[in-house]
Amino acid sequence: EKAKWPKETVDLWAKLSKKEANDIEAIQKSIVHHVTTTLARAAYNMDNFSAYQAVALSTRDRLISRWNETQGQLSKVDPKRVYYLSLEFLLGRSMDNALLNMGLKDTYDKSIKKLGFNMEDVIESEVDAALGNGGLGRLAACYMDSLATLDYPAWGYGLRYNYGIFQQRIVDGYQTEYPDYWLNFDNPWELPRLDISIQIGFGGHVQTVQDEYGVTRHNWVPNQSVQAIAYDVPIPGYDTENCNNIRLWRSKPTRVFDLTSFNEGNYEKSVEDATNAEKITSVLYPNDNTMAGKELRLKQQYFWTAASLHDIVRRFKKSMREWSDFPNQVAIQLNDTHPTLAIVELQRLLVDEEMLSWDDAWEIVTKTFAFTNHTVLPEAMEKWSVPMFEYLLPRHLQIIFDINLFFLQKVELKSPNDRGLLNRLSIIEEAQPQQIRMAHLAVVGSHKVNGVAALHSNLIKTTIFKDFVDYYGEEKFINKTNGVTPRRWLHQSNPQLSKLITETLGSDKWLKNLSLLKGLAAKTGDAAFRKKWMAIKRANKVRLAELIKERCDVEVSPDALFDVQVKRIHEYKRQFMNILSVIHRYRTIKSMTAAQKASVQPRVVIFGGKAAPGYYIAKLVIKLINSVAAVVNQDPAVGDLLKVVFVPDYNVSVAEIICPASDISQHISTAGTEASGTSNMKFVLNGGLIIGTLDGANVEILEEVGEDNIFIFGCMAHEVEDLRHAQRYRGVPMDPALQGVISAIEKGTFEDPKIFQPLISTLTVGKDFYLISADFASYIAANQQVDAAYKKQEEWAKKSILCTAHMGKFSSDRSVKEYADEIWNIKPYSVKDEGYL
Ligand code: GPV
Repeated sequence: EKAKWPKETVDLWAKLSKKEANDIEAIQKSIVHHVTTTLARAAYNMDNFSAYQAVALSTRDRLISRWNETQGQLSKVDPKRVYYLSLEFLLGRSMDNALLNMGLKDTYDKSIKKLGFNMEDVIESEVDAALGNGGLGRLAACYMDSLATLDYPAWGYGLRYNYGIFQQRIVDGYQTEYPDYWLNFDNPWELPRLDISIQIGFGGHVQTVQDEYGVTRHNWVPNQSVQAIAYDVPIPGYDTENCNNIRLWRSKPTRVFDLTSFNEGNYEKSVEDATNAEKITSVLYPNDNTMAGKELRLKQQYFWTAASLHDIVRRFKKSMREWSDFPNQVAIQLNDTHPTLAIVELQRLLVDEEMLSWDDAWEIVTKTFAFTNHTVLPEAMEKWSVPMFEYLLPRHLQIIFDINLFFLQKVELKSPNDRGLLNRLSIIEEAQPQQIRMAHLAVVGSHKVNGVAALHSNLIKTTIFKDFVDYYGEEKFINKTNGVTPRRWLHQSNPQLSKLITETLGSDKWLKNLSLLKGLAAKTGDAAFRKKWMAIKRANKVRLAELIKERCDVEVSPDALFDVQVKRIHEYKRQFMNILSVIHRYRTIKSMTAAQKASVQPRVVIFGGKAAPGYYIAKLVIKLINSVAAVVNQDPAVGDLLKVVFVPDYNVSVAEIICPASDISQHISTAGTEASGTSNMKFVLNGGLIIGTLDGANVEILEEVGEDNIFIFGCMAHEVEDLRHAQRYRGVPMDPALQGVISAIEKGTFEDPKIFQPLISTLTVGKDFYLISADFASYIAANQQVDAAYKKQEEWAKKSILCTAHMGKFSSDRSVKEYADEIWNIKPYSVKDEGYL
């Protein structure tokens, strides 16, 4: 239509659609404009929250301009894009991050100060976007930040849940869950695209027909349908004009209600079905590293993958290219097996709707998808029962059976008559009822499979995917070690340290090239620098101590060693072992003379994290921590030598306070169980040392920082099976120190011991699956080394500096570039600053 406009109209648009000015006056005007119009308020009835809303709306205007410009240029240039499919995007707060990434933080800071508000209070008014459980969802958020920062053409696709991860409160020491209705107020960080609506079908049956060439065609006739509505979340890159997009889908009833009920004239049932449609994107499932197998979850997965693929295919079709060009334009990354149905849906679209041959379609599909595995825990492997699946997705089930048959036929050609092998490789598990193994489907439908740390990527090749490696060869199975964004996890959360680093290195280039941090290593000999470094750590500890006072009503000294374990509560992560060692420490202190106590290193042990609501043992661990805290914290014989706190409702915003404030943090999973871990990287990046097992990315952190700057203990991954065997069949006795701790609990040192019996039972000889007893002695010893090392403060300062200096590898920029070069085959495209119309 633009072509039809007279020149003066075109010029008028060009003049008026110039970007917003970013000087203080323009920003103040835009804030006040939003106060008086969008919010319909005035200066006299403003509080911090309305100031936040106005600043957010003003920030949003600038975000949307960049988003618009980026997306406009990208649709013209039409480069190959990557689509990152993730059921979780754990973004946290957006305002501070958006202002920093766009380079507007200082100007906004000054602008609102003069308008009578304080930036920190305004920032604190924002609620977290908590659309994720833990590491997997936060990794997706870090990757989106890096993709935008590196100018890659990338979109995220996910779900817009009405309820994020539950809020955790501690009542009588127990976790209780409250719904996180985060959309109570308008969410300024999304753009509703009510015009983008896609019909998604469920259920029904499959029609089989012969076409005019005598070819059998399958036609899925669903008997339910819902609408997917798009909500776009702009993701600005740091120090670039590029702004990427996360498209989140929301379910709505279709205007024509459920077809069956409608045809039966059953009005009440129609309304009920409409309500059920909205339920699909109602709630984030609160399970981390476990599979619940709920029908609604399968509906979420199909709703989301079908809407996303429809959108991707529609965008591709606009370019009028050949179908064979699809993998040259589109790369799709599967974040775990949750989006694996996208493989089946694309095959269905190509074969049933676009009429491609099965083989042509399958070649396109397998060149398009790649799959990231995040765990080897058996309880986390996604499986869907065939009957439930058939009821919801009958055509997709046929396609899965065909994919499986053609795959197994090829296996048979290569390894004839090996029925055991076919059974192990099959996408279908022959159980009662049959189960679909989503990880197998993801491997078969992808051209690359990656683990998330070197150890983990090797482990999957020898365990869960061993037979696939034998069949496909090694090249398909690769490693992409996780990373974290230094923008949020240092620059934003630790502004003082960021400033010191920039001053020391002479520029802020390190924020986009994290390897430059190695320049800090030369400063360890500079006593004045060490002093500044440690003063910043102390200031961050003071900030955390305030949070602890507020949330736990416990006073802790910022001069004590701050020892942190924050992450989802899980048996494999062994928070239980940590609190047992705290009890050991408590008993040791209690047995000391005053003279002995004088040489004890004071320690504050800080826990945080959510347990899945149905995970009984994990919830008991929280109760035990709180019971121990209650006794220890008020024991005058201990005083400041030991404090224990459980910080309730651990989330991204709390992590931003905690990560910069740790002296030591705990990453102590049973070797071989934690795929990578990412908080380990955040702590070390902020100059915190870690104590950990040889698991996940700890192994690579050790390689980078060197053994003098990390505390490693415990058994190795390859020893785990032998240790379990010895325990089970040779009855290796419990570690004596651990035995003492258990006796203390059983004697009632911390509340009624009956409460904790189920927890203690997990340590019974032969049943201690996570090897707490086997690792206990070396864990206690490692903690003693920590105490001794911390007492030498000057040496500790050097270690702390070296930790930060050696973290270059763990930037998510490095991870994302590896994915782009080795899996997606995409190139950066930098938005041209010419004013696109
Ligand atoms: I599977 N992860 C997670 O947070 N939730 C899950 O359901 C599954 C994996 C985590 C792993 O446990 C971490 O080790 C890893 O660092 C993270 O995913 C990102 O890869």
